[in-house]
Amino acid sequence: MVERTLTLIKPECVAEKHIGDVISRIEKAGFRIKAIKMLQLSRREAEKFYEVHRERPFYGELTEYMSSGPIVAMVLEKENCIADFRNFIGATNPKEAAEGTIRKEFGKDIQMNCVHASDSPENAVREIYFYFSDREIMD
Ligand code: FUP
Repeated sequence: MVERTLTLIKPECVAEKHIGDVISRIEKAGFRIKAIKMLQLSRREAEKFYEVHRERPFYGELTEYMSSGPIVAMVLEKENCIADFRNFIGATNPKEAAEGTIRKEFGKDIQMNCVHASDSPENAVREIYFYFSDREIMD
């Protein structure tokens, strides 16, 4: 089934000028970019986006980090997109990520791990519409 997922290129990856590297790898792996924008989250927006993690010990640090600089948000499309993209990016902790994955190559630690990716169809829909309206998403 053709699916869509939401990915974010995180602040450290943008700051270190890896936007092009990351997008190039994503496209070469067969994910089609259906929407794209650069933005900076406010702290409140980051808290809202990550509200499922509100009770986790790293919530404060994570939302501070995610609102610390510009990010790039994208909607990607492909067969089995959600699971395939999570496999493609590698494990949450870059130290545990497989060779050849973008988290392994560009991630620094479990928080500065290059990209965010939706983890279920329900979250993908919520996350896509957190960043994009219908008219910003290509058919
Ligand atoms: P993932 O879905 O792979 O991004 O990973 P998780 O849902 O486990 O983590 C959600 C976010 O919290 C990620 F951005 C990584 C971050 N995180 C931390 O900052 N510290 C931790 O100890 C665990 C996760």
